[in-house]
Amino acid sequence: MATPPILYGLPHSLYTGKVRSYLRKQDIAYRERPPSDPHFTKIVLPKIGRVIIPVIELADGSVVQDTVDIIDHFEQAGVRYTAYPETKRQRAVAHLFELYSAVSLTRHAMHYRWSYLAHQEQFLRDAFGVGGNPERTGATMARMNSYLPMLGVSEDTIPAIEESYRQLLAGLDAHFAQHAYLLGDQPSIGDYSLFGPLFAHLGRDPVPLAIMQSEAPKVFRWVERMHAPDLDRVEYSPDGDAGGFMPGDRIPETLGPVLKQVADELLPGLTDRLEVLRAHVAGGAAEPGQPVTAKPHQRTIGQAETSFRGIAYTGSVQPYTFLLWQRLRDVAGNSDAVRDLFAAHGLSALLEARLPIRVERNDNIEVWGNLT
Ligand SMILES: N[C@@H](CCC(=O)N[C@@H](CS)C(=O)NCC(=O)O)C(=O)O
Repeated sequence: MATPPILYGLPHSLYTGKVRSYLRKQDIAYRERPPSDPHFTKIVLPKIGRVIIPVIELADGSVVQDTVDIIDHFEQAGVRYTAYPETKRQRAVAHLFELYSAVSLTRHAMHYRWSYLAHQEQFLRDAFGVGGNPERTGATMARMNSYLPMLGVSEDTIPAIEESYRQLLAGLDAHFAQHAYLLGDQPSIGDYSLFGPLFAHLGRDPVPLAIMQSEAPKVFRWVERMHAPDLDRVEYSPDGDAGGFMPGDRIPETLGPVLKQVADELLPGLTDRLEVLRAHVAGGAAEPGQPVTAKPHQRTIGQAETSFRGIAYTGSVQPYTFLLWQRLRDVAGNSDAVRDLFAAHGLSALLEARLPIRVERNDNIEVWGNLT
């Protein structure tokens, strides 16, 4: 029997959740091990060059880090429910949710986990205690907590973040009342990306979970559904049991209010960060072919003065954001259908802005691609 891939990850990890859900839906046999496993420390970590999860180790000993590359690895091998719709509008919307989930919703996820530490400390200590080294537990928790300011979580922005969480829950609840997944009867890369924050933090940590369960039962059910090993759509029409995205490249009308929220929350942060990237590139700091930062664990190239729902904050600028943005734009290409759809939802700037350089991945890190 072939050696199953090993997923190095943890139950409460946002990005592990994204990959685990994908592997389960595709019926891919895998084993999950924590990063405290000695093999991870001795063999895997030196290959990745930094402490990060999830990492997949394949039967031939090669390792893949980054949820995008892990999912794409399995997609290339062929899976039963592809995460990528074939048609342009649906595929662009799937990538829009990929971008929004990583860039915007990590803020909500991290806020609810760490700003309410006193309310959920026992739960978090237990989760972070995997591996059994109490000193390491405290250090990891402190490191995660320290990311709040660069994500834009502060006394000023917290009310806006909480308002945003409730608005998103209401929008998605209305959508999932009609559809099992974002784009029909099977999950897309948008669902897997959204699942990361909505499961590992917001659908699991006691404080945000209670809000989700009491205000958005259909979202809670979608979280459950995303973690199931099948399509788990008992409350919808049995015709959808074979899966499939909506016919005719249709975008469900129920996604309209959510797309508007995505536009309102994503665009200021992205356009302000783009200015920082432009200055970085114009100053000669981005050399094609070279890693985006001096050390693999460094994710940021600077700070941007920006805003979230009209509230000013200073946030970090990560090349990874542009890699996800570029994925969306690569899919949209010159499609009139995508342009019209994005215009109808206030999202045109995502397609019209000029990105000065490409961001690629090489040997499990981001590197600068060609100037554009
Ligand atoms: N872009 C990466 C992000 C992975 C990531 O941020 N993982 C978190 C856990 S959910 C982590 O390992 N963080 C460690 C750290 O930043 O110190 C991916 O998609 O895999």
